[in-house]
Amino acid sequence: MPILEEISAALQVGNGKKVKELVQNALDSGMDVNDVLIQGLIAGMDVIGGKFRNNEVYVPEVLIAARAMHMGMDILKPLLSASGVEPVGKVVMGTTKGDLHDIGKNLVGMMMEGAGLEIIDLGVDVAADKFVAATQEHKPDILAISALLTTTMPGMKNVIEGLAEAGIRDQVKVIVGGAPVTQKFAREIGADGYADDAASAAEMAKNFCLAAQ
Ligand code: B1M
Repeated sequence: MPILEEISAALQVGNGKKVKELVQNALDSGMDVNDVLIQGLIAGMDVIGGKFRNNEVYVPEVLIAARAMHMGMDILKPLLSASGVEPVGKVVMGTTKGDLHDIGKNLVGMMMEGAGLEIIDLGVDVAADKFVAATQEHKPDILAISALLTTTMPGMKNVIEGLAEAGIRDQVKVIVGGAPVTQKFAREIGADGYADDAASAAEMAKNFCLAAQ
């Protein structure tokens, strides 16, 4: 079996140790880090996502697959984040209130670091007032908000309204994303940008920062 398929298969059964070993082997053999991420780790997680939706696997299996995904991402992180230059801007990021999914958010953070941005990660299940307080405290160029559940998407609107109430809406660009989020939704809630994937989110954040300089 080709190594990227092996990574995907090991992730699907939650064998984190094997995932780590295979990811390292793939990199050592000269494979591109993005191929390992997209065709290995994300591909495996997509299969689990489909099975979860069809009730073929349940939360425990998804959790161990997610843990294996994190173990693989730990190896890729230094490569995705290595930029070694002065930060081009600052990003405060987090997942909306009630939402515990963090894999996509972490990927966005890694890609943004790789694009030369400084990241302040508030984690998961972040209430709107916490996003607002962190914006006041850290004065970021970008607020990056992730949501994976249709029920937690409205939390993004609450953050934008909270910024407006605090009188700081025009001081930060808000970028939103996550599987159920769409360009249309982003426009409706008054976000400055929507990105479909982590690489596009990083590019958009960097462009916003460069345009402001
Ligand atoms: Co959850 N879950 N989950 N889950 N889970 C989904 C999201 C779901 C679609 C599964 C399904 O039914 N097919 C479904 C949501 C349905 C809906 O709302 N429409 C769902 C559900 C229902 C639930 C629970 C309610 C299940 C339950 O308990 N009955 C529960 C809710 C918990 C909570 O948050 N309160 C739950 C729990 C969990 C686990 C804890 C078991 C685990 C999370 C572990 C973790 O994150 N540490 C989990 C997982 C892993 C998933 C799936 C299988 C995979 C998500 C993932 O990590 N994908 C997911 C199914 C799916 O998406 N296929 C599912 C890989 C990741 C790289 O992709 O996060 O989409 P993603 O990020 C992408 C883009 O979206 C984008 O970039 C990334 C790629 O480059 N992106 C951004 C993300 N954030 C961005 C921000 C940006 C820009 C782009 O700008 C700021």
